[in-house]
Amino acid sequence: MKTIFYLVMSLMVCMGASAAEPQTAAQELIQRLKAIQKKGMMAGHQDDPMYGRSWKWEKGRSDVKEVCGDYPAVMGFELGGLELGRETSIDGVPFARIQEEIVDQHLRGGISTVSWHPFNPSTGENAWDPSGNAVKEVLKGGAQYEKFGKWLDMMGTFLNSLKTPDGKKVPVIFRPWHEMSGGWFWWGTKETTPEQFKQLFIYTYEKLTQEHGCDHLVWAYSPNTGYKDYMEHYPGDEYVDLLGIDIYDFEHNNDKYTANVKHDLTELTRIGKEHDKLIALTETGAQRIPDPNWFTQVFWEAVKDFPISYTLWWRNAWDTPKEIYMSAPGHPTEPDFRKFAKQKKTLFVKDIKNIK
Ligand code: BMA
Repeated sequence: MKTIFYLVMSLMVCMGASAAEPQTAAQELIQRLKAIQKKGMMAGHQDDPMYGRSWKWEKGRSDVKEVCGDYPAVMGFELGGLELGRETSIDGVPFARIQEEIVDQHLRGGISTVSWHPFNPSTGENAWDPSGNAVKEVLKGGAQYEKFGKWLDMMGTFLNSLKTPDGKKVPVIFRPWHEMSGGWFWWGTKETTPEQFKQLFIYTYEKLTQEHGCDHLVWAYSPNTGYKDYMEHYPGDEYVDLLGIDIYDFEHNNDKYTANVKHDLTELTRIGKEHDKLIALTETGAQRIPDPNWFTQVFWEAVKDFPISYTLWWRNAWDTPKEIYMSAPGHPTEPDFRKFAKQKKTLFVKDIKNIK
């Protein structure tokens, strides 16, 4: 009897151990993100190696690195325009370069996240055209179903091309259909019901994972601050790995920004625990950063007690001067950002590269 008991026990232990072992590149990244989160918050920056406040396309450059000496732990890249077969993104970045930078970031020990602002499949306008019942039209039975299916195929092909020189898939945090709780995108609340949104998310998930075998994507769900109910558009635990939130300060109002961050991250912390998901500030920034001490005194004061995996600052846009969200050489926030980067719990590539 005793022997059987021990046999059963050791079988259970074995099964438990093998279930916890990551089987895919995505599971490996999730495990790594959890380990990193115990050390602190990763700093991220959109299009970091592509262009900055006063330069563009020069290989090896980075506003973050030029201010604090290291690359951001997370780099964000944008795939809008890929679905039309274009060679460059809606922000003018060649997709071939995006592929290269995602691989380089992985090889140096960093992590990448991918956003997608596809054109409106009903009207042909950009992602910010909420008309044409576009989500209804891309779902089964809709007028754009075939076309949109091909767009997802192109996404799948691109994502599967993210490989190291020795052929290993490079995992990325994939964050489609973000800010759905607002009315500005064609997948947003203006003409899309929460039910249709969930179908869109699940369709995207199934197409990429099942048809294209994309087992290297960590799936992020990220409403915008000001949502009615954070979970209103949540497609379900099996389709989501990370809960995010996008919060900006466009009005130069430190108090309002702080209140939003604290409110939303309090909810995310609770929901993240309940659903056993990572949480992150998936987009942020104070436009133009007029407060020279914003990074340590506003941002860090607001987020430091929350268990977030990372924060992604939006781009220092080469094409729209008001879009400065990250410190840069010559910007008044430089000394403060260096101070921010020196905190024990703010993580850059060198801080995470040995955490597996
Ligand atoms: C927005 C702005 C736009 C940009 C888009 C996609 O928030 O930065 O200028 O085209 O993101 O990156």
